[in-house]
Amino acid sequence: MALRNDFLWGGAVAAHQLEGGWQAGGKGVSVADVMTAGANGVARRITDGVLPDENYPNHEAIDFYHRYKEDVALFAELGLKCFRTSIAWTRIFPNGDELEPNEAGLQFYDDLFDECLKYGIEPVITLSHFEMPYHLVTEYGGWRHRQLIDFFVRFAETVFKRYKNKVKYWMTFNEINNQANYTEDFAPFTNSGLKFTDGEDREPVMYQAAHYELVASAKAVKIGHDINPEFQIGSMIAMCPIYPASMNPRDIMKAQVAMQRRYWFSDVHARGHYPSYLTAYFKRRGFKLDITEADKKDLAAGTVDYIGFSYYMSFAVKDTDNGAGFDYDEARELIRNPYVDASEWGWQIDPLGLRYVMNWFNERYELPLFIVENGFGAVDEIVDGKIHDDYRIAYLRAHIEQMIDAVEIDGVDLLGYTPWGFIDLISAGTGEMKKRYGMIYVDKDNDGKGTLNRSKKDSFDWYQRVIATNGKVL
Ligand code: P53
Repeated sequence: MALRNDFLWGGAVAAHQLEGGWQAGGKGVSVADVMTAGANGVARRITDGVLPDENYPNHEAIDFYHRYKEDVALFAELGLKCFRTSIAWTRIFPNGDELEPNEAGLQFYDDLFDECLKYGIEPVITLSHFEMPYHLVTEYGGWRHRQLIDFFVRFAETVFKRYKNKVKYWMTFNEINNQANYTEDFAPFTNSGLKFTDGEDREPVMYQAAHYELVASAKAVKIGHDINPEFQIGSMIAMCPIYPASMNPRDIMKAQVAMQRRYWFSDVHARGHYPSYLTAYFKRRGFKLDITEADKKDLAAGTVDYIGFSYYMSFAVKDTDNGAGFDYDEARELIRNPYVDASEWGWQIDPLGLRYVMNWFNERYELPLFIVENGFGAVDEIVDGKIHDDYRIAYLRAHIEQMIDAVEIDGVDLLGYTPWGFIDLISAGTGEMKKRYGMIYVDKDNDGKGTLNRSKKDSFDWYQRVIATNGKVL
């Protein structure tokens, strides 16, 4: 078996990380609009609304909102078969709780998708990618509130109907499982608009929010299939496999529990019900969650068509306690893996891990997979007017080799591959421009200075050939 003939070679971005135009066409304030610029090792701050004298890198981003025509022409030159982006929820429902959508926002995506389709580039759309309306945070406490299900479903239904003849591949919530790391502030806020009070027991709040999201996702899948039975609607999971530190059975058990805590989300998406290991955990911890019989029916009726996932790195864990539950604390218990290298940002580079996780998903769900993010964040330097990013090519090549092995040797059904940030954009984690993933360089620095001009890096020509040969020449 080789890659499919219609294999979806593409590139991935998210609206808030490239569009800019944060108030254009009636757009509302999103959670990304109240996050300041951080740096390597310096967390982004979440401010109370948009304040004067703060640097909010997503407000302008790379100004794709105004430059998309030139950019899409470059994507076509690269040879993309698909373009993964998100629809900024706040362009369609600026506050999130309106009854009627904002026409200017809808029109923008009509124009963008038409521009892509003109070149035969298929849009692949994420509904919620770290950019929910900020109003839903201040008025409802984010996804703590059950009403968010209705708001999300209204948004999903609106765009499903509007773009039903332009978009076939959808994903509901980007990296829904990042919030498994609920002890830090970033993921609960970007995933679910959660802010915590001092001393609050965060863990059950996270489970409650995730439950409402999973119900919203399932309802959207059901409605989407009613609107167009051809729709392929997937989950989107951040997959960082967690390896045991050794052959010590305690490490093995610890790693298994760690994987359960991080990946139960995809069990619900794919199987339509909670795994027993998680309901047993809720019971043991005494979590009283609002999970109704009607919710359970909705979950069962809206299972996903494929598993979309991001893959950047692997983790490793060592058992450090003697508890019978082997409960896992993501922020505290991960260890450095001496068998793999790491990027400047400490992300552990592990190409073989990609083949491993493709097998893991395939064994567990027997659904088609879609690698919707993969890539190498690095500092680029211009030498003689060009960026010679052989380090990025090496990363991508090594991962594509493993991806092809998983298809050819292990028989995994894979829909496509969309490397992350193939045009430089604002980093989600740090808000930097400096952490670049692109094959297309964007002239802008961490202080927001630069011409915003686009130019090709060496990786552009390389990826163009990879696509043209359907992965035969790497
Ligand atoms: P940045 C953490 C771990 C894995 C993926 O990330 C993550 C994150 C959050 O930072 O996010 C995904 O920009 C996400 C994208 C993001 C990309 O990976 O922090 O879906 O929005 O930009 C890379 O280097």
